[in-house]
Amino acid sequence: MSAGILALNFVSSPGAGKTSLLVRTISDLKADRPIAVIEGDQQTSNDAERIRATGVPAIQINTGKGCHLDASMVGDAFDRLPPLEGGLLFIENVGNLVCPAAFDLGEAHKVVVFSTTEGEDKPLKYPDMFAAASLMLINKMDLAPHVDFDLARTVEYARRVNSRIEVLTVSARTGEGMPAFYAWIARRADGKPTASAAE
Ligand SMILES: Nc1nc2c(ncn2[C@@H]2O[C@H](COP(=O)(O)OP(=O)(O)OP(=O)(O)O)[C@@H](O)[C@H]2O)c(=O)[nH]1
Ligand SMILES: [Mg+2]
Ligand SMILES: [Zn+2]
Repeated sequence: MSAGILALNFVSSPGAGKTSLLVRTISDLKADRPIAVIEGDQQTSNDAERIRATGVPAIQINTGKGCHLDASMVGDAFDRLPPLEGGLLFIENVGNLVCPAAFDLGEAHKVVVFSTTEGEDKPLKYPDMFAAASLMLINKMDLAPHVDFDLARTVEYARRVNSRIEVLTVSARTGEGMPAFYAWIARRADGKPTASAAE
């Protein structure tokens, strides 16, 4: 990936809220820096269309029988995007909590989106993804009371497989918690020391 671009690779099971989080993030941050998105799905351009509706460029990759993005797919898509110097590249991987963990797309960080409706034990059942991620965004916090979501247990399980993983709780629906995610992005985009590095 070119210098001066912060690339983040969003991974999750299908429907955890990757596109919803990207739409809200882009709407809130697009005035500050250039943003572009590479979308991966087996079929359809639905997600790229949702992103383009925010006014930023998006390239859709359809993997067909494939179940993850690889670096050559992302490289080809990146070449079709307008220049992004100093900007943010968001890559939304195929919804799949297993093999996207194993593929380096040139990103600075993997961000695993985990939603409150999935069951607290997913970090133990699918450890590779949580081990590979720098940040876990726990999404759909607005639903937490309805599904008896146990935040402490989820964080404990995630840290069992990755003691360094950072955790933020958010809701793409209500916007709760999003400013802390934007601060996390800004620290990395601006190259400032991270909270964990300062510890
Ligand atoms: N209540 C609630 N619903 C949400 C939230 N975020 C996403 N959703 C809903 O969850 C569903 C899936 O959201 P998407 O953003 O499409 O999820 P995704 O991870 O991009 O899905 P795939 O790309 O298919 O893997 C949609 O019905 C969203 O409206 C949230 O914070 N709260
Ligand atoms: Mg999506
Ligand atoms: Zn795969």
